[in-house]
Amino acid sequence: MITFLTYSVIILAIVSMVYLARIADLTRDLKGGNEADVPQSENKQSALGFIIFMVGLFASYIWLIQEYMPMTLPQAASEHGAKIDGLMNINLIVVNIVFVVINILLFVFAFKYESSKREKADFYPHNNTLELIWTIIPSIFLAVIITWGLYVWSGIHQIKVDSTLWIAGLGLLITGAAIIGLLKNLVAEIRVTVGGSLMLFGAFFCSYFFIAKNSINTEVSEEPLVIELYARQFDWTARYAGADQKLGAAHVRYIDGANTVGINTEDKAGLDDQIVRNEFHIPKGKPVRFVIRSQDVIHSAYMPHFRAQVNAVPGMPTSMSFTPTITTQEMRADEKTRKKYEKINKIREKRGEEPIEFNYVLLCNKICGATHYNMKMDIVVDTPEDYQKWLSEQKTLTEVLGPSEEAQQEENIAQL
Ligand SMILES: [Cu+2]
Repeated sequence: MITFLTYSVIILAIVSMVYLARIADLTRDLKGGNEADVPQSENKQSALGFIIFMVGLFASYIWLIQEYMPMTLPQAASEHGAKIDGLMNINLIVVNIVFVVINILLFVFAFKYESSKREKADFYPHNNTLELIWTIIPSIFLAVIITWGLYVWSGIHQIKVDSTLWIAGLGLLITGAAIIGLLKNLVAEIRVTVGGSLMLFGAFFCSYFFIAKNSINTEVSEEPLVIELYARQFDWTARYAGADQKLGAAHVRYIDGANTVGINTEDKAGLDDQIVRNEFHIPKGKPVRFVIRSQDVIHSAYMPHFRAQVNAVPGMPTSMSFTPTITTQEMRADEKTRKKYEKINKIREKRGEEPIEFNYVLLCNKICGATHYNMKMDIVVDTPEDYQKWLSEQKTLTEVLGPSEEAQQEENIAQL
C-alpha cells in the first residue's frame, strides 16, 4: 500500500509540474509575449534544474550499485571464468568512467552556459583536431577491448586457427596499400575510403591470426572427463562415459523406457554409460568437456557460476570445456554467498518457506517453451575422492535396462 501511495505521489507531482509549465506558457501567450522571450529568472531555474537532476541521477546510480551489487554472481568457479571476469570488469570500469565524466560535463555546461541576453552564441562548425581526438581515443579503447576479448575467447575455446586467415589478411593489406599508393588516377576520397577499409580488415585478420595462434594452450595436461548434457522440453539429463571413457552412440530413435537419452544398445561403448538426473557431480581441479545434445528445440546450456554457456541444437552436438576450481562446500562458506543466502532465507522465512542453500546450477538460457523457466539441474563440485565415490554409486545402462536377450541366452547356455 505504501509503495502504491509513493508511486501515486510521484506521478501526481510530475503531472502537476507539466500543467504548471503549460499554464506559464499560456499566460505568456495571453500577454502577447514572444515564445523566444524567456525571462532571465526562468533561465536561472532551468539551469539550476539541470544541477538538481544531475545530483538525483548520481544519487540513484550510487544507490543502485550498493543495493544490487551484492546480488550479482559470486567469484568465478572455473579457471577461465577469472579471465572472463577480468574482461568484464575492465569494460565496466571504462563504461562507468565515461558515464560519470560525460554526464558531469553535460549538466555542468548546461548550468554554466545558461541563456543570457548579454551573450550571443558562437557559430563554431568544424575543428579537425577535436574530431581526431574524439575518434582516436575511443578507437584505441575499442581496439584494446576487442583484442583482449579475442585473446580470452580463443584461449577458452581452444580453436584451431586456419592459416588462410593470415594469407587473406596479408592480401587485403597489400591490395589496400596498392589502391592508396599506386592508383593515383582515382579520386582521393575513394582511394582513402576503399584502400583504408581494406587495410583495416587486413590488419584485423592478421592480428586475429596471431592472437588466436598464440593464446591456445597446446599442452593439455590431462585428458578431460567427458559428460553429455541432454536437453529436452523441459529438463536436463547428464550422461557419464563409464569405465571406457567413451560415450556410446546415441540417437533420438533409440529412446525407449529407461533409456531416456537414446543410447544405441548395439554399441558396446554405451553399455557402461551412466544416466543421471536431478543433479550431476564434477570433480574440482579436473578438466571437464561437456557434449551437449537436444531432443526437440534449441536450448542453451548455461552454467553462470562457471561463466560458461553454449547452445543445445537438435541434430548437432555442441561442446565446451572448463576446469572447476571451487567445491560446492567451499562456495557455501564464501562470505558473499553466505550473506546473499542469509538475505534470501529471511525473505523465504517471511513467506513461510523452507530455507535453501547455495547450489551451482545448469539452466536453460533460451526461451524454449511454456515451462522454460523450470529447466534446471543442480551441479555439485566435489573433491576428486568424493566424486569417485559418487560416480561408483551411479548405475550403468546395463544395470538399469537389465541384461539384453542375447546376453541372457549366453548365460543360460553357460549354465547348462
Ligand atoms: Cu530450454
